[in-house]
Amino acid sequence: QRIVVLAGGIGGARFLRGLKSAVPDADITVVGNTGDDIHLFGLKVCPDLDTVMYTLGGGIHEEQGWGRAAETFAVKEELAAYGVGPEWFGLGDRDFATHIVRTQMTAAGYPLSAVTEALCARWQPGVRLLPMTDDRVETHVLIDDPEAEGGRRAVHFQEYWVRLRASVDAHAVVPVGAEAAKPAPGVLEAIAGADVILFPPSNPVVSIGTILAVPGIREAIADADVPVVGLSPIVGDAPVRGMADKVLAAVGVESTAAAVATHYGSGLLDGWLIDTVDADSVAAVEEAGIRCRAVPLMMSDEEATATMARQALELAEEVR
Ligand code: GDP
Ligand code: FO1
Ligand code: CA
Repeated sequence: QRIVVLAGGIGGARFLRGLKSAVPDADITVVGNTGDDIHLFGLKVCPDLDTVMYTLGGGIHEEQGWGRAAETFAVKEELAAYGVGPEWFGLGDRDFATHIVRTQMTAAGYPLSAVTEALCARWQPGVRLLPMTDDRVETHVLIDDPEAEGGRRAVHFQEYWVRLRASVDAHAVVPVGAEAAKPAPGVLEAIAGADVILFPPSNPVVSIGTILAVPGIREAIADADVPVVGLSPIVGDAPVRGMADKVLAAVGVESTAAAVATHYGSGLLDGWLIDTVDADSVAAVEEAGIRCRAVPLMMSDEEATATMARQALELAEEVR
């Protein structure tokens, strides 16, 4: 069974771990979000690709969900002693090595897809991990700034998320560079050859929305004659983790499991899983032409997550 999964960071990675344990023999291709990528200290950092790679490869900081286990921060402290920041982004010593290898290979002319493959040769994530694109895409967020011309200013997504903790309103979320980006080698081929396409409970705007913004990807999914099934990251009208509600508001979507489904639309989604606490919304989603089931959607451990993955695949068979 060939499965394609569009993934952000933590939500995508944890779901993938459950999917792998539910269907160990499946051939899984992950199309990863690179809109969160940031250049720091001359290094290219790819948080979402790394979160998937470390989580599936056994190197993740489990409680935090991002970064390396048993991490230390000597380099960051030394940089700070020189007055070199940003101090708000926690790059650890072990993690730094990944960014050094990535940056060195990039400078030598390798595209991000080849670099990611090389990094995965160490981590053996057990899936084919592809960046959505080899081109540079950077998600920026438009926020209020009384000092700025027009009263607004765009900040890098990481600055909005990590430094500002999404505590101010987002007026717009812009995947800068997406319109000119091409899907990375293998992405469209994987989608066209898939038996099923899954949207894990990743952020609908800054993770899956950014991947879909790369010209050709959304079209390929809509054209693929196979079931497309998603799982809601919104449970009980709030994100399970993080501040997805803030970026959903920026695109005019309510923070409900049903609103996210209709935001993707029946042109893209065939099936949608929502949590049992949102069972009242099944009818509304089905009225939008998307088959919907209410099941427990908390990824509390690998077994609960594997059950979610099995239910997504069962729903795919129902709509096939
Ligand atoms: P990020 O890039 O690290 O922000 O990760 P993703 O975009 O892949 O996933 C983030 C989303 O995962 C958030 O909007 C959360 O609400 C969602 N999420 C995290 N844990 C769970 C869970 O246990 N169940 C569900 N349904 N969603 C979750
Ligand atoms: N998230 C934080 O909240 N604070 C950090 O200092 C931080 C550092 C960091 C370093 C490497 C990496 O791969 C991820 C990191 N993250 C950090 C997580 C991440 O950037 C965001 O949570 C996601 O991109 C949000 O989608
Ligand atoms: Ca992310």
